[in-house]
Amino acid sequence: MITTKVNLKTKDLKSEVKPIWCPGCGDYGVLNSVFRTIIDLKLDPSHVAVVSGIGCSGRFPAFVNAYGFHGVHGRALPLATGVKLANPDLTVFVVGGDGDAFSIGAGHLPHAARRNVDLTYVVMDNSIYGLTKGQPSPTSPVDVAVDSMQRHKGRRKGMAGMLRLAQADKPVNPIALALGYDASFVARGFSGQPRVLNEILKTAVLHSGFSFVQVISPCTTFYNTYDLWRETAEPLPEEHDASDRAAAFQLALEPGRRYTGIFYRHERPSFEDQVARLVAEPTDAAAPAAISGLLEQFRR
Ligand SMILES: Cc1ncc(C[n+]2csc(CCOP(=O)(O)OP(=O)(O)O)c2C)c(N)n1
Ligand code: SF4
Repeated sequence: MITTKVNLKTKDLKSEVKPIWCPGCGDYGVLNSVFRTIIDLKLDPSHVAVVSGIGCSGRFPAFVNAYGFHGVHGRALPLATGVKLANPDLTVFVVGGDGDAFSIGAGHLPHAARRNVDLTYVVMDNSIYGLTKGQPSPTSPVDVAVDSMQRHKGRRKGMAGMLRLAQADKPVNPIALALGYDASFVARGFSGQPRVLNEILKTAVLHSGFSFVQVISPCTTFYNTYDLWRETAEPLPEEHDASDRAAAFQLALEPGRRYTGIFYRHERPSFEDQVARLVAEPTDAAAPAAISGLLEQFRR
């Protein structure tokens, strides 16, 4: 983590690209919390990278005055792993939606987590596909019924009713998934509680290893869950010991509770440290010359 002595202000971190999210979209709150985190930790923006997949949330890197990579749908984690391995000094935020994380990109989460790549993965979970106009996602509740074309009512007469979608699939539990994959930092925040979210993000960035942060970030256009979360979100019990993975599982699985805070935290060597150790160890003594040459390139 490379810091700066300069006292940054939010305006220093805003890029020239203005966010085009809908009014009230939870992603604005997440963007502000990321700005606040960079400011509070005095991160040097020239050593910060923001990597995303595709979705409304995927537009995030364009709005931050730091390095950014807007990748393809679901592939943010492998891209970010490459970024971090190539330049371990960078503080890397990975951002995206619940579709990006738990549908098309779901195969990457277990491996980034178990490898413990030092990334802060912020999943803006609105329980819907926002960019593609309101289809159910893996975190949509069983009985959700959304009008996937409601934004176009009037413009496309007759379409809205035709595309009213309902689903019967049981939603995934992101916190339990991350715990099951052995992520070394697992937390949940809500974009409507910026102070709590900011504290979570700061701790996540300071954590050396894979930090999974599910942020409830409501989609005001297709599935507005602000009221639900404002009424039901509650902090994790004070007595919760975040080093206790079994207790974290129990809290994640408790029916009807919507806890926010740090469920689990455990220090272990990061992927980059382990790769550096492998490269430094003289394992190439017996390797063919071609492999030694390759390893030499990576040492430069
Ligand atoms: C390979 C591929 N498949 C499908 C799509 C279409 N697509 C774009 S964004 C998206 C889902 C968006 O939902 P989410 O990831 O939850 O992000 P949000 O827009 O809600 O922030 C889909 C299915 C695509 N761009 N690329
Ligand atoms: S469609 Fe939903 S997720 Fe996308 S910008 Fe609008 S409110 Fe946000």
